[in-house]
Amino acid sequence: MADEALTAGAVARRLGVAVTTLRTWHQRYGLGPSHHVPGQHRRYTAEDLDRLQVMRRLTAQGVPPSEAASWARRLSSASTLEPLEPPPAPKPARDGGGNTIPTGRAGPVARGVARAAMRLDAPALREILASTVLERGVVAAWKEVMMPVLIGIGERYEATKRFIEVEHVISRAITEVLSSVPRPPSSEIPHVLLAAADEELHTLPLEALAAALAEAGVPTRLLGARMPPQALVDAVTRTGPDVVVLWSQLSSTAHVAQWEKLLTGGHRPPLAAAAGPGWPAEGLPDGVVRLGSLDEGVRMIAALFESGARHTAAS
Ligand code: B12
Repeated sequence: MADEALTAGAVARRLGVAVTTLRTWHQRYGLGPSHHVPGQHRRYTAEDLDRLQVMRRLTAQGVPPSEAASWARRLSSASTLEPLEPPPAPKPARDGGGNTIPTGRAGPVARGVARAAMRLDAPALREILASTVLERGVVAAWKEVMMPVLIGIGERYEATKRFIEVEHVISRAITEVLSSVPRPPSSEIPHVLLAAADEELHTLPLEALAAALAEAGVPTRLLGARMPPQALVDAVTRTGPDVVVLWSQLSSTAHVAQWEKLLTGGHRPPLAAAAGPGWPAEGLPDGVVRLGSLDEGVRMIAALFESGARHTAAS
């Protein structure tokens, strides 16, 4: 191991934490480098790295550093974590100002995600979010973890006009995790088309809907951000979907004319759904239904495709 022993910088990069964090963990909690050659800086061994990986994982999940460190010291490798009892529940995070994302009543995983996001710790974010989706499923992972953190970062941004970099890192991690949820076989043609309104950049709720429907066995075609109205009509005409969901987060992108153009284009989908807080309470064209939540969207759309009902809906 001596030759492979790592410098603090190399360990920091592997873990996705700052070198100063490593120093703190060394000074406060004794999780330092143990390999020493006289006259040289100390180096981290593989065992040191294992301990630090446990430390990083637990702190990212919201466990206070002192408790995480005592777990890390007890464990010689992260893989031995599984058979042991889970670490103690963390204390609630501060909701006030400073460098925290408020997550309200959301649980420790949301707080861990918020902390990792604040640290711009993309690998930890992906790891925690992916395991949450695996354990709880897409709808619960979205509602219990992703949504509270996104709403919290929105509040923090509104109050400070800062932390756009945090918003981008968390958005990217959510996109990556949701898009890695296995899709139905590619032989199944999607009859659900999901798009964001013209000039609308917010797409994460649609990505959650696509992933949740995939879990329910329903394939989708996700067109993504800022769909020009004519391009949307062209896509609908060419693919003839049974369901079109148009997301608007901002009232500035919620032009009702997009719906009128779509509904009078070449193909009128049996289910046309307006989703997102941007759409006005009144004044959507007749026949356009509203989706208020991810659960509702999944229930309504999945029901259409149960036991061949789609063809009835389409006729
Ligand atoms: C991530 C994010 C971004 C990312 C989006 C990345 C992506 N790929 O989607 C980026 C960086 C691109 C972005 C850009 C901007 N953003 Co932004 N963004 C957000 C953030 C943090 C999360 C957005 C999100 O996914 N919301 C979805 C969920 C988490 O929140 P929600 O909509 O409130 O959820 C409710 C419903 O929608 C429903 N619901 C939730 N999920 C689902 C799912 C389905 C399927 C359904 C049907 C319903 C549903 O349930 C909730 C309760 O009712 C929000 C904060 C927030 N509170 O939303 C700001 C926020 C929406 N952004 C905001 C702003 C101002 C902008 C910018 C204008 C900033 C700028 N100056 O450039 C641009 C807009 C550009 C554009 N033209 O679209 C403001 C909007 C304020 C307003 N109401 O006008 C917000 C609220 C932040 C804030 N507090 O200031 N943003």
